[in-house]
Amino acid sequence: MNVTPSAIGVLPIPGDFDGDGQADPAVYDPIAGRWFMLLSSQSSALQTLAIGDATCVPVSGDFDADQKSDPALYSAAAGQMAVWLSDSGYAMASTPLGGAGWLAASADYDGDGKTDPGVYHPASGTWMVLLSASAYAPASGVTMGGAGFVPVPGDYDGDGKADLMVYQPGAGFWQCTFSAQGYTTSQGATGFGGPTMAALAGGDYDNDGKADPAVCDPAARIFSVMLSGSNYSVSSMNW
Ligand SMILES: [Ca+2]
Ligand SMILES: [Ca+2]
Ligand SMILES: [Ca+2]
Ligand SMILES: [Ca+2]
Repeated sequence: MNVTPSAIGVLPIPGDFDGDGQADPAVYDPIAGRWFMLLSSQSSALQTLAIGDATCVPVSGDFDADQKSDPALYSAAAGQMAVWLSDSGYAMASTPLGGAGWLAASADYDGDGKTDPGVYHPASGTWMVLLSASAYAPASGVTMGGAGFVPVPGDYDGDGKADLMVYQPGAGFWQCTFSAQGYTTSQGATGFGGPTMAALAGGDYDNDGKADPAVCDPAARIFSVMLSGSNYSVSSMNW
């Protein structure tokens, strides 16, 4: 893919944008306000969407549950989440959400197959999600983590609903509040990852139906994952 690099670089975003079961490479260039994707079902032809601006970060998800990922952007500066829906000819739907200091944290929290717009506010440790199965009514109330934490939602207990997971790179600290336990208890672990390691949200690398905590350091070319199906033993890869 030839994408003109901008000053702060493009942001990779995973997804299956054509719904053929294969992941399609995609990146978002905030400076140019352009979304690029290579669709595997169309001989990896380059598709471009002129959307968003430099305040936006790309969000991954299938918001209309048609099995195709939908390009989506979150702007904390604007307090706005926008989605281009694949089953509506990529018509845009947008909603006010969060604001300055909030981080994008969309996932399927109610387990209806549709990604729910969500955000996390590190300073207060607050989660806020708009549940698709409840007409996008705002749900909040769980507080966890704090300054320096990033949201890493995913279905870590395998009940079909995303769990609230946060990661603090400094100490490699993880904390999760589980949907299967009604978000009443949380569990923590430390010493996985570190200051140079970014967390990757929600992937199930051993295919046991539970998301596996994973971190990556692109500069040092290290990827590590704690595999849920192997008692969370750490598996690493260098490239
Ligand atoms: Ca979709
Ligand atoms: Ca949902
Ligand atoms: Ca869950
Ligand atoms: Ca797993």
